[in-house]
Amino acid sequence: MSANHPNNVEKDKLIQELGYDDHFHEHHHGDKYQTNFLTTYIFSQDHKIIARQFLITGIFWAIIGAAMSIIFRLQLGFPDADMAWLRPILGHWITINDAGIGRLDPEFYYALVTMHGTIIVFFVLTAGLSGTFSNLLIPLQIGARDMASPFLNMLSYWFFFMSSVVMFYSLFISTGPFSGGWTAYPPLSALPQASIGSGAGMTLWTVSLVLFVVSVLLGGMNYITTILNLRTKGMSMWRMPLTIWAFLVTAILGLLSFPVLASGFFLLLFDRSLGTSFYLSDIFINGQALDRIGGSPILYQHIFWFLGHPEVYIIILPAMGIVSEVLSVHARKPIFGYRAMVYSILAIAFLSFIVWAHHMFMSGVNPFISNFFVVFTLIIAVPSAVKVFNWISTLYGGNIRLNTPMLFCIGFVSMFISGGLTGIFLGNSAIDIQQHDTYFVVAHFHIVMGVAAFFGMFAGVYNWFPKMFGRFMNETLGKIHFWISMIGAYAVFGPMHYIGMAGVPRRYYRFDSFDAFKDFDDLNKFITIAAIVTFFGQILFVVNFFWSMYRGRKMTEQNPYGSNSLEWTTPIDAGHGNWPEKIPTVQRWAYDYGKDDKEFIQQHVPLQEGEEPSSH
Ligand code: HEM
Ligand SMILES: [Cu+2]
Repeated sequence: MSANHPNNVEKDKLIQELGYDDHFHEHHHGDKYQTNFLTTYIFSQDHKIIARQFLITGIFWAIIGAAMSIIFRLQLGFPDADMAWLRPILGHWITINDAGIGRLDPEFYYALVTMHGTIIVFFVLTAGLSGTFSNLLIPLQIGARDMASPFLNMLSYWFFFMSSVVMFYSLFISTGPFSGGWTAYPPLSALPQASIGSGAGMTLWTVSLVLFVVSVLLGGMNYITTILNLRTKGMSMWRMPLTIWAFLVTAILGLLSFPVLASGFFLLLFDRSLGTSFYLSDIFINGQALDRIGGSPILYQHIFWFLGHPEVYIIILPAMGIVSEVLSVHARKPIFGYRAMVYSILAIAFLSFIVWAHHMFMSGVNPFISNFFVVFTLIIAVPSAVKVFNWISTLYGGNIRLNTPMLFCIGFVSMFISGGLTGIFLGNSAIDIQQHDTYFVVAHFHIVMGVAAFFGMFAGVYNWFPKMFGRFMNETLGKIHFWISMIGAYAVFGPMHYIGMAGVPRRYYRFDSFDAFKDFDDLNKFITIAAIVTFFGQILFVVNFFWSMYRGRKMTEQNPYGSNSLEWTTPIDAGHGNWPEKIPTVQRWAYDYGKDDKEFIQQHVPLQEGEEPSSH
């Protein structure tokens, strides 16, 4: 292209007018996007709209996933209760016996557990959390008009959407959804004849998750490229808010680990439909040896957990980023140990790739190999503890606003400490051999990843709701929601540690034929009731969310919290392109709170005469 090509002339003119090259000119594309309802709201390429799409789809799945857990908790707490009333929803999965009593089919119990895990882990805590906040905050906080590729970004949402449609469909087929657990270990997952759900349900499950991987990769490539290339002038890496660091590292984790999962799933599909034997060997059905030999189900476990462990950090890192940011804003203090926070994120990310076999201590791996995984697993506790220390130090002496986002941040820290501690127990193979596949593990990962990640997400939603919808959520309802969730979470998962240590295994349909577990009937009832109460607490959130979208208190100031980061420099109702005019240039880091007698100094405010750049 020659220098006086019309495009270049226009570009030069723009650079002159605006004093910068902003990579994305609304003047060029703006009207193309804003033409009609379909391109504005459905096939939108605006990252802010895509963020809302991820969030609302995530909320939909959270309701379904949580409702499933209530149904199987009912089974565990009240195995003799009449479930006939669920027939209108669950259809033939509720069997009515001669006495007219309805029972949840054991097959379907496993399907519910499987769907609950899959949906919450992938659709809610991965897509709903990372998809929402990476999309919302990356361009806004680094000062970019949109993602590097708004088109691929849109595709990322639609692949997620297709993936969720396929999964949803599997709920309605006559043989039901997959029922072999969210980890989908073979042979249940590899042999279509293994159980009812191993048939078409499992095929749909795999197809759904392969589509999901595509979505994660499209999203992740965009996040990484955008953060590395589209930062506004002055936004050096060391001036980025911790949210952005967390999203960046999360995306890298996803990019390195999700393809491994996808390839593992392809081998699984081959085993299922082409007669290969990657994961099958020595399988007998009705005394007949299967003719497929040579494979190993342990291979699947290695592949799965090579994603599976980084995946838990793909879920928790964005929540950590959100909490670091929100905690600092509402404590009106700089985040303590900014660089240490970044290095901890990096250390956790690196270590998360070399500990996967701590999920396999019981699968017959060589104990010497186990020792390696024990050591590295326990080393993760060090950067984790650094982060906890820094959050608490940030709170210490702060001018704390105890609003809903802050409450959820504090709740997050509490959950992360509780769940991290039980991780140290499980990380020791000698203890894990006792605890594996008991409710102790269930309690551990629900506290540290389920509840903690949800709390990070809630902190983010309450905090950035005005940025997304121009209105505030109701604080009173928010606080009630927080306290029900906080007390509820410990009431549900606290006792699970106890029954787990007593040896009660996970993934059982009922316990009353085991003398050893009879003593825990009352605890199981208690857990179920606590879960139901907590569930209704979440409904409060959903009501608050949708009500506030239309009726909440209107946002009138651009920067209602007195925040430093750039997202609060855009207009209240920012169009596609975010800043109607020039993107602000960044002069300082994101945490200048309580400096020089000022409550806060936004990132684009120039350094004063003689002012030292903040040390961090
Ligand atoms: C100090 C840090 C941690 C340590 C030492 C640790 C250790 C472990 C170990 C050894 C297991 C395997 C237990 C078994 O199946 O027998 C486990 C399970 C699990 N952990 Fe952690 N963990 C830690 C933190 C976390 C975090 C931060 C998350 C999530 C954000 C997490 C999520 C999970 C999940 C999802 C499982 C169970 C997966 C399943 O079998 O279904 N852990 N943890
Ligand atoms: Cu792990």
